[in-house]
Amino acid sequence: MPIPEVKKIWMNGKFVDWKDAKIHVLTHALHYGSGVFEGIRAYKTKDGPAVFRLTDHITRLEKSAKIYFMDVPYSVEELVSVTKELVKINELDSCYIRPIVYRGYGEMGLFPLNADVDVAIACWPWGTYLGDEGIKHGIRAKISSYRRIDVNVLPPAAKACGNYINSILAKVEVVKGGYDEAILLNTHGYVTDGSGENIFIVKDGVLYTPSIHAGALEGITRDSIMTIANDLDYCVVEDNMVRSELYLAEEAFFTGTAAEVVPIREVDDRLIGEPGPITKALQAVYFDAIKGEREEYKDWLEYV
Ligand code: PPE
Repeated sequence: MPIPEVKKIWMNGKFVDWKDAKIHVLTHALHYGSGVFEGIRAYKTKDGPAVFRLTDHITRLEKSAKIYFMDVPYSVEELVSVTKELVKINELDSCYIRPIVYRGYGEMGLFPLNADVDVAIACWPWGTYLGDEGIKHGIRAKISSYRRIDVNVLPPAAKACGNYINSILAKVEVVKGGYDEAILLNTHGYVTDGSGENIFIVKDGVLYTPSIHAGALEGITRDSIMTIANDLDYCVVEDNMVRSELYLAEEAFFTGTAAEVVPIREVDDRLIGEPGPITKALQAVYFDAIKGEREEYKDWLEYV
């Protein structure tokens, strides 16, 4: 699907027209994946658009940059403020927001510490990631033959551009096979993440999710769901998970900013079924929280 164009993109301190937000073909990050990014959503609320956990996302962006020795030339507060302004200028009620910090034009080669660090933020309307039906009835997942980047190959803790070429291989493999989403194991054979989501299962009424040490991204939606689950008195355990636990799960779902909370109805052709009661309860609270309809989670919303 083509990206729906909006008015402005913020680049290195300026709001530029959408069509003018261009970079040189010798930009370092284009060749080597040497950038870090975020995915954030803003939602329509009765008090106007609100960005969900904006400060937490920008803080993670700065942490990703730190891993790659990139000094972000703007503070968290500055990036939070321009993100809100960008959503306002583009007159969007709800949208997906993509900040990126990347090695720019000027140097080539694998010692990039003298290359410029550029920063841009774009936003555009983006509907459901895995389809409206997927959110309601669940999606079909398949374990990819590609393993997720290992902690000592490319740190999964950094949301780095280059990491996603691994996700792309997995996603394309399973979509070509007729499935909706890929699940990646780590090099030791434990479950990590979807191509762009964290994963949860329910077993004996308890929620389990792979730990970040297994190679899962420390997802902000994951953290929100863990908080909501605890508040609903469900127990959540971070532990290693093997593929047969997915097959035998009572319930399973993905979480992510783009994906939101998506039930998994099948893994490797083993039926899990329609979304179960715990998945539905968590979805209901999450979808209310992002719209500002839950007093206890008001702090997660940063109004434009
Ligand atoms: N794991 C991976 C590998 C991942 O990429 C994401 C986000 C998550 C887990 C969930 O993290 P969080 O968004 O903080 O809950 N993936 C982003 C990019 C997706 C894309 O297609 O681009 C996203 O959801 O924005």
